[in-house]
Amino acid sequence: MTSANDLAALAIDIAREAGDLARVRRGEGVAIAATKSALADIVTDADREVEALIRARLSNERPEDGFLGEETGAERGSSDITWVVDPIDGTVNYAYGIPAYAVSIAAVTGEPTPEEWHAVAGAVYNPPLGEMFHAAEGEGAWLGDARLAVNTDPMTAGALLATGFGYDPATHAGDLERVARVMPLARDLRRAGAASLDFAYVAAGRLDGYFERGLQPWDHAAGALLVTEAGGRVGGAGPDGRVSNALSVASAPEVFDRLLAAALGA
Ligand code: LIP
Repeated sequence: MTSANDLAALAIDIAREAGDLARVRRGEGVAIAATKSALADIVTDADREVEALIRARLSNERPEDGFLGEETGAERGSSDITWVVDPIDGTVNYAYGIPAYAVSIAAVTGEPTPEEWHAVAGAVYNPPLGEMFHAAEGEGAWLGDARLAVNTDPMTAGALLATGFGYDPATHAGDLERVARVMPLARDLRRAGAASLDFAYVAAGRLDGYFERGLQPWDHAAGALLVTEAGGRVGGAGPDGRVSNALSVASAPEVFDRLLAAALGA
């Protein structure tokens, strides 16, 4: 049985190689390859090339494991491990040249769905800053060699929160209503454009909390583990209060219940 630390080490190594490729391609100029769920939901040639690199590395080093990637979909493995991958999270930032994007790689056990999986290792790598956030279950969350912890005093002046908006304009009114319900808890709001980095920043204490509707499994698989291993809480509108497409919430413990209730509209 491979240890969580070994899986995290592999995720780190592959995320770094993949992120370095993404950075090189960004410097060469980015081509939009297609749109997906909406006109604003773009995929670049680099997204596809980076996911192909990640998938090839995993297939070579962990051929028995399953795979779930944003660009190439799902493939069951014969082991109990599935790799959940967003090759370039923050694709629109990447296409515009905004240096806030990340390679997100997580290893989960059990059924490969957010409602049932158990995350055991993850890496979120931001190439422009060279910041490697990583975690192994029970081993804490880290930025490089520095141990991470969520903020312990997030509410004195109000919480510094982050959120995001979906690609479909028809969802924006509801998202703005959610922001209006949450703002009484906040000192201010950030919208960085890459969910995996929002989770990582909660784990690092750079944010007190994050909430968003519409996240895909690969957006939160690694980041949610970073937050829980840094002493934070994650949840949402899924079964048993789990993170889900309908709503994802991550925060310092002191903020969580109030943030979840406001975000849900409870
Ligand atoms: C993005 C998320 C972001 C969200 C965007 C999009 P992508 O993922 O990271 O938080 O607001 O709508 O889902 O599409 O760049 O992998």
